[in-house]
Amino acid sequence: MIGVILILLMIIAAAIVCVAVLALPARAPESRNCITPDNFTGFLCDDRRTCLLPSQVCNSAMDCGNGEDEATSMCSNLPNNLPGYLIFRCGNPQFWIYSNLKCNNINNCGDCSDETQPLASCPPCPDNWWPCTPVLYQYCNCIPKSLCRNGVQDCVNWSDEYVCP
Ligand SMILES: [Ca+2]
Ligand SMILES: [Ca+2]
Repeated sequence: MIGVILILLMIIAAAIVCVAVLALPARAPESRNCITPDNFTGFLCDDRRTCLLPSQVCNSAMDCGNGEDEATSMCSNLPNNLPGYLIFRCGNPQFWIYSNLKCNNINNCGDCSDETQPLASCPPCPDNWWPCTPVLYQYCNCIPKSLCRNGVQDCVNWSDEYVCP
């Protein structure tokens, strides 16, 4: 008889613990810092699993389940209320970009400060890019190899037409 009562008490205790755990509100993670599948430092959603690219934060699209990536407290007065690791300040401090656009071989700052020293120390051009000083404002140190041998000058020194394999 005592055994049955003990088992019942244990079941009741377990039920109370379950209810208590389930009733806890989903709390925001203490740190929003996370690593995205592409190895960028990103923004952690309340589910503590989804890691957004910096450029998905305050982009007017709800990418976290509860829209916490678009919170007014963070998205007003951009970029000042964003966590610092989500942004990169360009050479001209009036301009900023999302940190995942740094070292992507595209001139997002407009002055290439996101692709060149001293503000950005980026790895050399990837395999499918050709290193040269581009004619096009869109690029900085490399051009896509698809622009090689296309009959158009894309590098200042014409290496895209005469050297690029
Ligand atoms: Ca978003
Ligand atoms: Ca860039």
